[in-house]
Amino acid sequence: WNKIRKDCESVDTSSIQRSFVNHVYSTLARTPYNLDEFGAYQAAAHSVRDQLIHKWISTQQHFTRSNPKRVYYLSLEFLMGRTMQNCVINMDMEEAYSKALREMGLAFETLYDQETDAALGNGGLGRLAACYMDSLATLDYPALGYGLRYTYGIFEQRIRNGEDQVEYPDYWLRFTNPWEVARVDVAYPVGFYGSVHNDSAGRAGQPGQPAARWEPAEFVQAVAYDVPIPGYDTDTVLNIRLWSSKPQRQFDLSSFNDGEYEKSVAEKQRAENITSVLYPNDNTPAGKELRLKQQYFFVCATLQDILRRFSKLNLPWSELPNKVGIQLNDTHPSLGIVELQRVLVDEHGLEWDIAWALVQRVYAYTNHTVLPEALECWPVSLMERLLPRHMRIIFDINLYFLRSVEQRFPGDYERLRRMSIIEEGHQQMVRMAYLAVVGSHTVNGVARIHSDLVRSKLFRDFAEFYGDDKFVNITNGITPRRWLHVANPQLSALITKRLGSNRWLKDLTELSRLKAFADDEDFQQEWRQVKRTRKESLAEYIQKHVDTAGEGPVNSEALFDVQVKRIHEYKRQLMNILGVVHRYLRIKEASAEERRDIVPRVFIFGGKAAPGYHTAKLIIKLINRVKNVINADPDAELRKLIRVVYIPNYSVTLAERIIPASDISEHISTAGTEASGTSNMKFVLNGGLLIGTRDGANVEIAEHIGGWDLAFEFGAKAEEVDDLRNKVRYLRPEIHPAFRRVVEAIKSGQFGDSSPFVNMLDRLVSDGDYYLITVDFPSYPEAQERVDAAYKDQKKWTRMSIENCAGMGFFSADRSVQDYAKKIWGINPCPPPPSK
Ligand code: 26M
Repeated sequence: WNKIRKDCESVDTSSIQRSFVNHVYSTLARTPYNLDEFGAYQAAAHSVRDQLIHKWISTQQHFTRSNPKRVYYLSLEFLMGRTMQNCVINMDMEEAYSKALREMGLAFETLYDQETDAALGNGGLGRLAACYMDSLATLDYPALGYGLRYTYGIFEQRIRNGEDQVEYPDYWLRFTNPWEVARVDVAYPVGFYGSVHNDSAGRAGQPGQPAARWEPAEFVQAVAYDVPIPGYDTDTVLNIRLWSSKPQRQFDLSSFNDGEYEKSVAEKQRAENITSVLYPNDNTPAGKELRLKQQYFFVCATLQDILRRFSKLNLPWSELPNKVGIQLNDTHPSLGIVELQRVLVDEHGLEWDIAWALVQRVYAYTNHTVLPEALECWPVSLMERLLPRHMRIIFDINLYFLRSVEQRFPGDYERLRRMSIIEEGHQQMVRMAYLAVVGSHTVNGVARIHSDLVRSKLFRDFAEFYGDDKFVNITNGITPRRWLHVANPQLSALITKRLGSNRWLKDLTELSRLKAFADDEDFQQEWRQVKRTRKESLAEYIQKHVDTAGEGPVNSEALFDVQVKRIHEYKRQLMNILGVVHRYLRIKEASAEERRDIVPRVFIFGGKAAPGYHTAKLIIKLINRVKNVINADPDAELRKLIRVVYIPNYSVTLAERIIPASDISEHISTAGTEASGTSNMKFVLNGGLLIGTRDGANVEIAEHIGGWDLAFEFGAKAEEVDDLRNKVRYLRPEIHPAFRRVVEAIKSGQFGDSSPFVNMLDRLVSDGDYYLITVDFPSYPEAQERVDAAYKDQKKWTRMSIENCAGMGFFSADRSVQDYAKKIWGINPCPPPPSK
């Protein structure tokens, strides 16, 4: 067996060719004569998959034998993007595959474009989970990701009539998915609804021992699909286990005869419904029963799987926290806290307090937002119906928790009301964030400023109660493999050449050695050349794939100014487009003489709005209206100076194209609202500069690159925001004339019928400017002028660009997961034994 297996693992040219040809014939049932590009991709993908699976089996066997404490990363979202290139690069097989296929007359690299993104996430939170899996694998941590295998990922966005977002289903599994392994042998039942009975020992209701039995009324099956994740430059291959819902019993044949056929088909549909669609909300909970079902389905299956693995060790329950750490990616999987308590108490007979102490030592919770409207709350009535036993357990957790608070702060009922997991009111609600805090040993924010707000504002009472140590910061990071090496091979090669090795791909702090070359004339020229190449390639993409209404190609000599991210009021794309209008009006009135001094700009927007988020959709409409008018301005000289592009259907794969092409990117949220942001890191890593507020990770990026002299800062500080909001609301300060002029221009109909926008704009200049656009507006165009001035001095700009990139070592996801491992999980790397 071993000898034959070794044979199968070999990646010399002829083995790769044999494996490729074999997959063309026996997996695809095709021949060289009817093999199109997609078929070639599929065969190549299956061949790469074989390699992945060998290493994956070895890793899992090694973990089982070594038996270390493992960490389980629970996330309702994994925004993976494409897989094939990332796999061959991480396994160091890109050249081998390229050579092998080249000899057969095929260009391996051109096959990458055939792959559909796995887009099982909304934005930052889902992409973060994907980056962390890459880093966990690269650093050989014994980790396992758990998620849901949605049949439909994030919707496909198209722009209708050149202005409005419309959503299309993303049926990504259309042609089967070579990057997963169906595990039909790994399946667990998941129950819903039903009733709760006191257990036979009659313990229910007694203080401290409220055991009971839940009899669900409805069952479905969770079936496992495994997605292997190779580390870079290591044999470790980790696993993401995604659950798919299936009906519990296959069709009961006898029922066909009693007219029950339709009923049983309906039942199958109902079961499969649970994992059918990713909810497209970002930073705003959906509040739908099916979403809550997804969440419970997810944690119920995941915990059965984790506890089955633990039970094989034959250890006492007291050992659970020494073998199992569970990280909650936001509150979405926080029912896992309740489910573990239920299983320990009801199914394994542990005493309440003993079980609860274990639960708290197992879980840790990452908070990703302080926006009040984004915090998940579920109606008690819904939870009671869907999960009656869990609802009772939550009430009990809350009771014991509030009793302990009352002991510390006797008679402080206002505090109890504030801290209660149950929000009282017209309709009782479960505050999932409080549940997550109370059920975890550690809570972390995702950038320093955000973690400070989490501790001092969002969970202030909890920090006072538990002590500050429960609340820590782990600044987000990104994987340099995908976001530099894969996305920008030209810059990666240049850096490797200058540094003399590619060690920086595993230790990103190595980039700091680039600082020494920031003024080097030759290096600067090569650096600029890379950026130029990437801008030209994006210009080409826009020409080919974006509806430019015959406007001709974008000028790749112009400054590329990019804002790509989910559309949200707090991210202030509205302020950006109003700034564009301001610039347009200024250019329009400028003399020929003045125009010679203006730096040509291309404003590039991209991003999806949640389908039910009216204002976000209106912002997309306004951006496109402004775009259509500016790009069609009769003045040809003006059109050389300003151009607007909306790239539809922003995705991981598009990000890999857009980010390396940016000169400046916009991270302009109202201070205190963007928890971290991660695209800011991606842009800077690729030699783009930032314009931004002192928010999220911007603050730390500025520190690490050498201060705000190297980035363009503007706007109110987080500490000022509360006061400013009150000012705007009650005192109505003078609106800056430039801002008024922009609003008037839009209302005048210069960008088409203004009626859809009037409300949104009037709110800004009356008392509804919650995100302080009118307050920050004057300093925003002023910061843009500083950008122009810096760009005019190409030598200075290039130096800044190199210094920015050189300071990014800290923002590797490798550093982030090491922080988690040390500060939160208490786990160590478990590297594979050297292969003989
Ligand atoms: C909730 C309920 C129902 C459906 C969807 C949701 C939901 C989905 C995603 C709510 C929030 C979601 O994501 C929030 C998010 O992406 N937060 C971002 O997290 C990034 C990684 O930490 C940060 O960089 C961003 O600043 C933060 O906005």
